[in-house]
Amino acid sequence: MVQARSYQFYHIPAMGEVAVDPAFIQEVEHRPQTNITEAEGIPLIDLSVLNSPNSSFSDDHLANLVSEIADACQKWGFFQVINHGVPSEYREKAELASRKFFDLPKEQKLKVRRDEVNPFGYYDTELTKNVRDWKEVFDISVEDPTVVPASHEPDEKELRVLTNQWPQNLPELREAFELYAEQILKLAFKLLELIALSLGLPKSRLNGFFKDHTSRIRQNHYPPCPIADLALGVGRHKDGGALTLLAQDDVGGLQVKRKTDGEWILVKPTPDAYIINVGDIVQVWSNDKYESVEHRVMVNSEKERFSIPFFFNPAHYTWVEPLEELINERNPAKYKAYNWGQFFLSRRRSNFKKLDVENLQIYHFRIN
Ligand SMILES: O=C(O)CCC(=O)C(=O)O
Repeated sequence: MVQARSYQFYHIPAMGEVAVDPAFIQEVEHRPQTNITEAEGIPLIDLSVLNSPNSSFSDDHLANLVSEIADACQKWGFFQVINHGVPSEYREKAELASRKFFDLPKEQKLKVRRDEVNPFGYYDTELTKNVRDWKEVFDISVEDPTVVPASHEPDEKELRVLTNQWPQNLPELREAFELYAEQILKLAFKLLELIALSLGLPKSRLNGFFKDHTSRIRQNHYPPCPIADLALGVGRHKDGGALTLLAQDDVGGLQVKRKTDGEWILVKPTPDAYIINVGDIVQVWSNDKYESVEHRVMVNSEKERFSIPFFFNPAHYTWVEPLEELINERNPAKYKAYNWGQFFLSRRRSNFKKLDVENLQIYHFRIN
């Protein structure tokens, strides 16, 4: 049973005092609407064809699945998967351990706080596009230790080894997430292969980029928010990596910007499903065939919400550019190559503290 907590995001105001830190307040045009449409249109894709050992499924079934994936990636950039092969007990243990972590006293959570150098750990003052998010997070690297460039500077030659930080008094958190990571990673590779096939490429064409992958699992906790009409749990953003696999609870709050009309659509929770979205790297690899779509998280004035995204990211030394098989004279490369490790660090830096500049986006690498 989760107990009521004091969130320290706000305090009881004295007369005339502002109750909530204005850093949370979104510009008028980015505030969440309350009369939101639920996303009937987000495709729900059944992956059972991949998971039956003595498959009675034919090549036709696989071809149908690949074409569903292609359709979803092109029309939405988002879809949900069911019968995905991740055993529910691994997800449940991770979800429970995560709730226990966020339930710890603040001073214990702060012992594993991230800092400017190590982006893994607990953090409760994250920003998206320079506005503070109404959430607390705990980030872990799936490969531990993991190697990244020493800084986000383009001419950086040094490397840095990063390690996870685990709370000493909650050993089940580490155990649950290490086991969960193995399972979700298998699903990520299956999806990667389906995406390769859907682009007309050999199944394993993209796997090599993930040999020394820098994937990350995030735990999100969105406490109830007294200004749910003014703030967001996560401000609008696109994911910088290759794919995101999100486990959300039954509260709901994720909104996706529908490609056809730019409307914000609420993704209705489906029990035990994963919400998948293509990130910027797939957009660049596919030379804009599959676009990374903007999304954000609404908060709730009464209910807290938890979610666990898995960000599937390649090795830090990957140079991301349109795949040569997908470009030609009629469809020339739309992006110049950029280094994933530096892109990743630059984005994590802009989540850590307010910067005077816009955070790095793939359109900065667009060829006009
Ligand atoms: O909590 C969610 O539904 C989505 C979270 C998200 O977009 C993020 O953590 O980047």
